[in-house]
Amino acid sequence: MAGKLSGWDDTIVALATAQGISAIGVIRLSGAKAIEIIDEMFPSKNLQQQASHTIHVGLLKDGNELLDEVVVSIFRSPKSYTGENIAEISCHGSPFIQEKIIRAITAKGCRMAKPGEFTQRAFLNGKLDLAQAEAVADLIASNTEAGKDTALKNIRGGFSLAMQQLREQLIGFSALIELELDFSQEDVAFADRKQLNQLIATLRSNTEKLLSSFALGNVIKNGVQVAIIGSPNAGKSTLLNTLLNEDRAIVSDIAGTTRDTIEEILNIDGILFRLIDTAGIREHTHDTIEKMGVEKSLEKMRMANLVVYLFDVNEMSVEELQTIVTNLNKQEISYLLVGNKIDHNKTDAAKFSSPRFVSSRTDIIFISAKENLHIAQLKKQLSALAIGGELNTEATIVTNARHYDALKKLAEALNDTQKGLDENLTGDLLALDIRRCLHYLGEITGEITNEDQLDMIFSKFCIGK
Ligand SMILES: Nc1nc2c(ncn2[C@@H]2O[C@H](COP(=O)(O)OP(=O)(O)OP(=O)(O)O)[C@@H](O)[C@H]2O)c(=O)[nH]1
Ligand SMILES: [Mg+2]
Repeated sequence: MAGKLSGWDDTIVALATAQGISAIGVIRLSGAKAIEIIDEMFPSKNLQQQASHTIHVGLLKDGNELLDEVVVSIFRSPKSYTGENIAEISCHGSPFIQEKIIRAITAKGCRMAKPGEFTQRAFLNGKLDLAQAEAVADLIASNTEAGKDTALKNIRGGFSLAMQQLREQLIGFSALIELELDFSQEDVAFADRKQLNQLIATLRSNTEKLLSSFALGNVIKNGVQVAIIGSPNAGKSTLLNTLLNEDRAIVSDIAGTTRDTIEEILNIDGILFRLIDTAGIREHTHDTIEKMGVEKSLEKMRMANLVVYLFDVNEMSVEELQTIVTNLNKQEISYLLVGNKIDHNKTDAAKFSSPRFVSSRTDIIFISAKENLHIAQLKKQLSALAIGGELNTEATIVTNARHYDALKKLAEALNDTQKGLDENLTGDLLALDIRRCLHYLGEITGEITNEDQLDMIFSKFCIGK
């Protein structure tokens, strides 16, 4: 869908850097008149006569009023981010100055840009496909190494390439069907059918791979919610503090210390974990506030991606732990069992390795939250559970819910195609299913879109991007 939509001939402006005081602020203009407008405000040089990709220092004026001393970069169409003329003014980072400059620019007929409008223009001008454009928003929002790597790979077209390959295979597939139609009267369809079956099997497995990468993509993009659950005094708040390396939560030997939930972010090997310390769960409390805290803990437990079930090895009996494990299993919660206070071990942690317990397929990590024992091992286990092995950002990973939905529909259409093949449907009916497949692929890369959908996608961007 390259090429301009009507009404895109106006020039837009926005502050590209964050609001607030900073060393420099960047104001960005894109559109046919971008360079002309700044030229009018830049008396020391004729910017319109300057080459593309050059920078110029000078005073910026609004009529006779001096606004700032600035650096202007110019990029001429089509070799720019948006594909249009772009001027970028680096001015002093005072919100007052920036506002004055933007006001002067809009007075010259430039319009304030909508969120994501620069990137939207880049898409409409064929500079990026839709999946690449969406990765720009992911990159801006990324706050971990893994998130950055995945987004950057997708901006450079990693995900788009995977889509393109699927598409080419599909087009090859539909060509084979046509071929089969041509030859059907001559009764040579069987050889082709085998090939078609193979091709669709490859397509299905590639689509499935991409679909299953979404769980990891989600972890990379949004992090993992980990609720620390357990009885009062198990050491949950101590564990939170130790993991964070700071005194975040109040710790005391009074059971029921934590009343409300506390959430903090921990980065382990490039993955964000949203740790939630909760109120210790006990059934027979008469304290109203504590009761409310316990309710909240249970809710957090149900909502979390992963539960760290923490218990005091000196207090917990094997039978009690068995019951807890049975309950956790019944609720289909992903959990990790962590035995705490091994430094204080008067009883024997070995009791938990009784054959009866081992047979319940549950490993326990034994730690001391207070003495920082085996915390590294716990972190390693958390990260392994979250990403299921080594994190490989070289692989194509689906991080976008919209892409995931389209891939799911693609998988359905592929299944229908397979069924059609199995039931010996005629080529023209198969061709319909293939067209559906191509449609969903096109939705991802933006070959098939409508304006509302585009507006919705780009409205999630920041202003100035
Ligand atoms: N010996 C020892 N004591 C610990 C350890 N971890 C926690 N404690 C102590 O256990 C008591 C309770 O710790 P907290 O971290 O407040 O326990 P909690 O699970 O958050 O308790 P609630 O908030 O009441 O549910 C405190 O006195 C801690 O110092 C440990 O590894 N070893
Ligand atoms: Mg606590």
